[in-house]
Parts: sequence; C-alpha cells; structure tokens
Amino acid sequence: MGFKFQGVDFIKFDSLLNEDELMVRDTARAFVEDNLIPIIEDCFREGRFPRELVPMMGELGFFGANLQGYGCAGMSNVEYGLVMQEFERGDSGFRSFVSVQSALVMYPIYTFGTEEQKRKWLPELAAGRKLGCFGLTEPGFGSNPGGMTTRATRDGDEYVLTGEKMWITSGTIADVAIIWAKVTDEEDRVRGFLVETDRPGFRADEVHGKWSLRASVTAGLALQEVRIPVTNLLPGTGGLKSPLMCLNQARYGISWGAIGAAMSCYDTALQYAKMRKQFRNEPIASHQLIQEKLVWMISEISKAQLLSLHAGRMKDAGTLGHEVISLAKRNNVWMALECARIARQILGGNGITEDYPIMRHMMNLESVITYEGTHDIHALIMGQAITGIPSF
Ligand code: TGC
Ligand code: FAD
Repeated sequence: MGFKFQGVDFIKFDSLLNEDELMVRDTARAFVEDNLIPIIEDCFREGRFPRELVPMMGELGFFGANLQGYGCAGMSNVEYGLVMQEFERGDSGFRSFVSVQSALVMYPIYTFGTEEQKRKWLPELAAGRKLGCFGLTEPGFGSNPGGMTTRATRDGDEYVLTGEKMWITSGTIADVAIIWAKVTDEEDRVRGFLVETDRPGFRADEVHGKWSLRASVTAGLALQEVRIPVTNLLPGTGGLKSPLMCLNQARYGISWGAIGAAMSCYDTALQYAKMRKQFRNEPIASHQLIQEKLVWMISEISKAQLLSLHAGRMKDAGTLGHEVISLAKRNNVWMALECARIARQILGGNGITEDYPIMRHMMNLESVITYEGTHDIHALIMGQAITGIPSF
C-alpha cells in the first residue's frame, strides 16, 4: 500500500537550485525510492538497521559528502542538505545513521585530526567499510554536556578513559567511537578521542524498547579504564566548543532532513485526500477543512525550504552562525512533527497503520525534536543570541 512520492514544490523551489544540486537530489531520491522505501516498514517493525545498504551508499559518496579529499565526494553544503532531505523522507533513523557517520564522526576527524588520523580513518568511513559513533551525552548530562563525568588521564604514552555514555546512535555497530572526555591533567578540559570499539574495557549495549527511530541503532557505552595510545587524541579539540562545532554540522543537516519527513507526510495526505470519498461521494480534498490542513502543511514546508537553503548558502559562504542553525533545526523539526500530526488526521483510521509512512515519521520525529538539542534548548540558544543573556 502507500503512494509513490510525487515530489513537492509549491514555490518553484527547484528554480533556486543549480544543475549539480538537482542531480545530487535526484540521485539520493532514486536511491531512497529503489532501496530504502521497499524495506523501511519491515526494518522499523523489526527494529532492524538496514546495514545491507551501507556499501552502496559508500559507492555513491553519501558519507562525509560535504568534506573534501580522503575519498569524500566534496559536495557543497546545499547538496549535502538535499541528500539529508531525501534520506529523511525515507526515514529519520536512516538519516540519523548518515548524520552521525558524516557530521559527528568524519567531520571531527577531518577538522581536529592529524594527517595520519585522517588518512587512516576517512577513506574507510567514506566507503562505509568502517562505521563510527559519537559519544557526548551521558546518563546524567544530556542538555548540559559540559557537566560530563567521563575522564581521560594520561599514563605515559597512553590515555586511560573511564565513564559512561548514553543514547549513542550506532553504538553497537561502530568500529570507532569519538569519545568526549575531560582530561584530568589539563584542568578537566573537554577533548575528543578516537576509541576503537574492540579495546579491552569498552562495552556497548543496545537500548531496546524504543517506539521511535526503530530502524536506527541506539546504545549505551561503558568505558572501564580503556587504554588508548596518545596518538588517538584529536589534537585540534579543546573545550566544549569542539563537540558543539560537530553538532552545528549535524543540526544543519537535520533542518533539511525534517523537510523530507514533512514532504512524505504532506504528499501522502494530498494523494489520500484526492482519492478518499465521504459524504457527497466526493473526495475529502473537496472539503474546506481538509484543504486548509493541506495549505498549512505546504506553506510551512515552503518556508522551511527557504530557511534551510538560505542557511546552506551561508554555510557555503562561511557566514552561517550557530544561532541561525538553531532557528532552522528548531523550526523545521517542529514543522515536520505538526505536518505528521495533521497528515495523520487526514488519513483517518488508515493513518495509524504501517500501510502509510505517517505514523512512523511522527514517532521518529519525537526523537528528532529531542536530540541534537531539544526544541526548548534551541529556544534558549536563540534567546541568548538576541538578548545577550544566557538563561540555561
Ligand atoms: P557555553 O558556555 O554556552 O559554550 C561553551 C563554548 O562553546 C561555544 N559555543 C559554540 N561553539 C560552536 N558552536 C555552537 N553551537 C556553540 N555553542 C556554544 C561558546 O561560545 C563557548 O566558547 P568559549 O570559547 O567561550 O569556550 O556552554 P554551556 O555549557 O552553557 O552549554 C550551552 C548549550 C546549551 C548551548 C550546549 O551545551 C548545547 O547545545 N546543549 C544541547 C546538547 C546537545 O545538543 N547534544 C547533542 C548530542 S549528539 C546527538 O544528539 C546526536 S543525535 C543523532 C543525529 O544527529 O541524527
Ligand atoms: P534532558 O537534558 O534531561 O532534558 C529533559 C527536558 O528538560 C527537556 O524537555 C529539556 O528541554 C528540558 N531542559 C533541560 N535543561 C533545561 C533548561 N536549562 N531550561 C529549560 N528546560 C530545560 N547523544 C550523543 O551524544 N550521541 C548520539 O549519537 C545520540 N543519539 C541519540 C539518539 C536518540 C534516539 C536519542 C533519543 C538521543 C540521542 N542522543 C545522542 C542524546 C540527545 O542529544 C539527548 O537526548 C538530548 O540532548 C537531551 O538530553 P536528555 O535526553 O538527557 O534530556
């Protein structure tokens, strides 16, 4: 069941994209239609990450796509955003996996790593031969990562890491974890470390019982005196600013991804409303209240597209501030969740089934509105930007 995606473009948004951008978008769209859509409902129901798609994604250049060299595709930030849009039109959990691999694992190695670290890890991660995860959040420190208790202590040519991380996407399938820890002999300065997940003392346990992002792996990590060579320190890191720079990359991608989830809900609701007949044997799309719901969705999707495109153009120009990323992430994820709720109503009882993607998007978006900074934390980040007063 379900409908074939018809494309969503009310404001001639495509006319704002160049040929390369349209080609990248269409390649990602075809990949999702041909490979992800046919299996995603089963994956979600079974709580299974579709790992079989990873090699093809590596071949198509979808990992670390906006990085240059080291086997990466060297896409612009707008092209990268359009890929995220298409992936999340398929499923937020699938997009999460790609966000983590690209923005939270490859980006910090690329930005803070040595030449040797980059040569060792980036081509493998770009090809999908190695997978990574990003450990910032802890059981007691989510919105406030600065409170983290994970510690790294220097011991000769090694660092010894001890602590716990929570809610870590791809935690049990990762070959390498980027672990953020306070370095005891540097006055507890936060720094990033490359931790191979087969090192003694490293454990990852999958989180079960999720009603959201079921096609993505989430795990708790335990590090019990894990020894790594000092060469595994990412030398460019120093202070909480470093992981927050990684979050900027991921949040920017999420702002696009959310548009994809909203497009899927809107397109499904539109096609359903034109087909479903009630009362005068006319489609429910002929009723004013249904039309208003569709209009709300397409209005918000169109505004979100312009916001993310503007952010992407600024990112490509090097002028994108993190407060604008907060605006885009906060607005677009909220918008997508509202679209999922409205679209679900348009489908009536059918809206709650797996025959249509809407309920899955709705449940997924409950995670997306929480991770990478909750909706309210992004309000506080924007509040600080406009008043100059931090209120956390
Ligand atoms: P604060 O004192 O404000 O800031 C510390 C230093 O960082 C600078 N800074 C930033 N730099 C770059 N980008 C940003 N977005 C930045 N925000 C702040 C700041 O200027 C300062 O620099 P300096 O030089 O003075 O040291 O830090 P705070 O402890 O008060 O916290 C501020 C807050 C709330 C904004 C931050 O901690 C926060 O963003 N909290 C939310 C946590 C979060 O988003 N966690 C995400 C974990 S990863 C994840 O969820 C992956 S989900 C999978 C997927 O992506 O799909
Ligand atoms: P809390 O910080 O405890 O917040 C609870 C509530 O309190 C929220 O509503 C919040 O907005 C509110 N609140 C907190 N502080 C304030 C304040 N000062 N003022 C007003 N309200 C406040 N993390 C990683 O490091 N790596 C990952 O790969 C990763 N993947 C994830 C995948 C999933 C599926 C999920 C659900 C989370 C993931 N996270 C990951 C963690 C995610 O970033 C955190 O869940 C998020 O930052 C919120 O932290 P918390 O859950 O501890 O909530």
